[in-house]
Amino acid sequence: MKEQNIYPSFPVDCKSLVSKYLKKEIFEELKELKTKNGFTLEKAIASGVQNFDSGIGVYAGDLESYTIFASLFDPIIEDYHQFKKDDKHKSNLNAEDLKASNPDIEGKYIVSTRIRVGRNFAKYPLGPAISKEQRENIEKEASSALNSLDGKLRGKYYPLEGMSEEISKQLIQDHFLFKAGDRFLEAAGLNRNWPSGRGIYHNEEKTFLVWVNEEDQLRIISMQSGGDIKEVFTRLTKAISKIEEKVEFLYDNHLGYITSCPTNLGTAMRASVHIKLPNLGANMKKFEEITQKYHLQIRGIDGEHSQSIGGVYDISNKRRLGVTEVQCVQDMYDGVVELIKEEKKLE
Ligand code: ADP
Ligand code: IOM
Repeated sequence: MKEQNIYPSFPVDCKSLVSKYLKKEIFEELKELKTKNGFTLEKAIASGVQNFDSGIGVYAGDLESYTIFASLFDPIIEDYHQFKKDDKHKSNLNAEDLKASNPDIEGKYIVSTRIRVGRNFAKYPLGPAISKEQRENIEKEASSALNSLDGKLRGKYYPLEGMSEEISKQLIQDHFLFKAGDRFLEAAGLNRNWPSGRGIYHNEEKTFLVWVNEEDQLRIISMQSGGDIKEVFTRLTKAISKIEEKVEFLYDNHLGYITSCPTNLGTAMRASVHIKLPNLGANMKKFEEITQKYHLQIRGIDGEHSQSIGGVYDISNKRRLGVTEVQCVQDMYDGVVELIKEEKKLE
């Protein structure tokens, strides 16, 4: 028997969804299967097997992964998004439907707002299964589509290859660019041939940015200082529709926009604020009670798997599938309003 066909073991305190749902019988059922792009169960679970602190720990190599390995992906999707096999995904990108006047006009709590969506090209496999050549083609096609944007979205594409360390460090520190060497992505095969094919597009003010070939082939991002969540969402929706005129993205009627990590399926949207909540941070029970009520996730301020610094947290919508884009932002907004109210009480 080949080594990769041995059922992996996880420590008892492991909380990842792959450790919860990869039962022995499911492993046995799926271990020899392969998608048309050659993606296997071993590749799908590698991130969780190598990183016991993963939140989820599984990645798809293509749309077919979600059907071929459905007995593993479906319960994970249901657990994360509360989305059942027969549920329908919905979409609403009309910013006018969002009820979100700035909850922090004085700028006392919200440092910045960022909303992103993930997108992948319809004609290529997902990042964990693409070749170097396919990744480079995506970069070419993406940068040419982006370089045709005008008005406030007009900007420039900067490939990672050849970017000075000083510039990339500064962009990462300012929360604009993704980090190199993420061990979760490394294990998922998403860092192969680094830095070739990766880069960032941004407008002059850095309020509109697009990451190319990170966890997803595109991460389309709108961000700015302060708490004008509606302005950030409006900019994003305009940008998405402009880009969709040029590129066809991978979409499925059941799962919505297809992404490499099942947490991002559906809207592929994460709407977040960086917000100062030092008192709630010292009262995690109350903090988590509110975030659970509004389906929110708490992250640190240097991205996923990072810690809070100085009582500032990244608060974002957790559900992305089976809810509309407007609802994703509304979840975050409504929760943030309540968090600010509670923080004031504790001051
Ligand atoms: P993603 O949202 O793309 O899944 P991360 O959680 O890793 O990925 O965040 C990516 C980057 O975006 C990090 O540098 C993080 O600090 C930054 N970021 C996220 N939300 C905000 C925000 N509201 N304001 C400023 N930067 C943010
Ligand atoms: N989206 C992905 N980076 N994440 C959920 C990884 C994990 O912790 O499993």
